[in-house]
Amino acid sequence: MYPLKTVHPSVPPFHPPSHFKFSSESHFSHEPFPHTGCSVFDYGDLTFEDVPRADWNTSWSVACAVHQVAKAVCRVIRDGHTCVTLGGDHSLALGSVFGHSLAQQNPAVIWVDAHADVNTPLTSRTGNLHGQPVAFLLHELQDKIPSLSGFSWLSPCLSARDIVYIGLRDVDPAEHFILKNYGLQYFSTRHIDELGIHKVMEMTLDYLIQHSKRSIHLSFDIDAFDPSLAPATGTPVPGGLTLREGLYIAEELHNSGALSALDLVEVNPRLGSDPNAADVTLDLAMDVILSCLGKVREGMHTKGYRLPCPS
Ligand code: B3U
Ligand code: MN
Ligand code: MN
Repeated sequence: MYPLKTVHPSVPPFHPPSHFKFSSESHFSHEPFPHTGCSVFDYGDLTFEDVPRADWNTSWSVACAVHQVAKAVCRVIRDGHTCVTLGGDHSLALGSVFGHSLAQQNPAVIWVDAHADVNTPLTSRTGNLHGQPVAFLLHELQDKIPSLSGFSWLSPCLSARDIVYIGLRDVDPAEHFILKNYGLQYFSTRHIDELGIHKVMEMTLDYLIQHSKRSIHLSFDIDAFDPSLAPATGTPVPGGLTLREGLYIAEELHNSGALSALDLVEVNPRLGSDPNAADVTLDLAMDVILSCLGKVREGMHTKGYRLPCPS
């Protein structure tokens, strides 16, 4: 069972569901997290400088925010806990993965996403940093990354062999070139159709962990799911993961005993065509988080559980 510590970067426009209590101060809860028995330590919100809307996606504003995420994630993991980072834009994984690598040597990354997020600033057709974090993190791509303002604190911390993608189905040509030519391991949704999610997870964990004791960073983009399940997200792509596939990934990572950090990103409650969109997407995100932390679909009972007897 993992003790859970949460970090809540207040990257707009994530809004927590009303039954969530986010405080601006750290507090420890002895109440076990529902279904998992985990204790929760809320490190409090990160505070970011107000950035004019026009600058939201500039490298400087993103760099400052994700630097804070990096320091917070590093602190939580150094304290010996599993760090949950909620977003928000997937560019935050620049900070969370880098922070993880400061706290623990050579983490392995599992990137569950419809997109490869491995554009460089020079190949990106949108200019969005959420389509680029993996390129910034990879040693092998450093000679393709121009120096951007605000990122001097960041240095590459992953090799191509340290990451596995699951769920890809919307990959730009330059990204496909990178996947193929730099030897990045990936399972597109077609691979999942062919192999089944059980085999995909077995191969992923064998490849990344083998016999070494290495920590895992799961960067889970909610758009990996089919848009019918996760409509409140910025770039939905048809033909995504089923609920059962998504939960299987999360449960297997819990079973691996190696999960040290989890990003749950690209949840945007302002998006989605009907009023239910935000609720179903948030519930799904919660389910993934809980499954990563030990919730199992077959149900569970406490150790001392006794059946009531008739008096
Ligand atoms: N590959 C495109 C689209 C995209 C990537 N990640 C998301 N969308 N969420 C890009 O913008 O680089
Ligand atoms: Mn992503
Ligand atoms: Mn995505």
